[in-house]
Amino acid sequence: MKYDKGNVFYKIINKEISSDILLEGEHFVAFRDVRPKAPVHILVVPRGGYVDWRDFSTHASAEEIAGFCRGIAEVIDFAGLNKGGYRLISNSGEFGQQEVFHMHVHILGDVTVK
Ligand code: DGP
Repeated sequence: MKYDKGNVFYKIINKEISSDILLEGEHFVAFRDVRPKAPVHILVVPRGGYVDWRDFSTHASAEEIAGFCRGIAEVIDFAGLNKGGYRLISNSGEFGQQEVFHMHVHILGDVTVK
């Protein structure tokens, strides 16, 4: 599938629509999911246009991949999830029930868990 700039995460990254952005870096933007499935539910997206995890890990530069992965670690610390733990999920395609076709990782956690 070809990347389509009409997707909502492209618009969030480019500030065309508002969202609850928590943290940004050169290679990532992190904001709260509008339909949270856990007490803490944050989405982390790369700035570049990649459809899904495979597209990103195949075509992004080493700098983008490292910056994105380190960004996820920064968000985990920022949200206070390192102690209690968290889940990382990246849905892809029909089986993965992917809704937004800009690669993203869900961070799910609960800061009340010790
Ligand atoms: P999925 O593509 O299946 O990984 O799910 C996409 C997630 O994105 C879903 O949990 C809801 C969230 N989402 C969809 N539209 C928006 C939006 O406009 N703003 C925010 N913050 N989240 C959104």
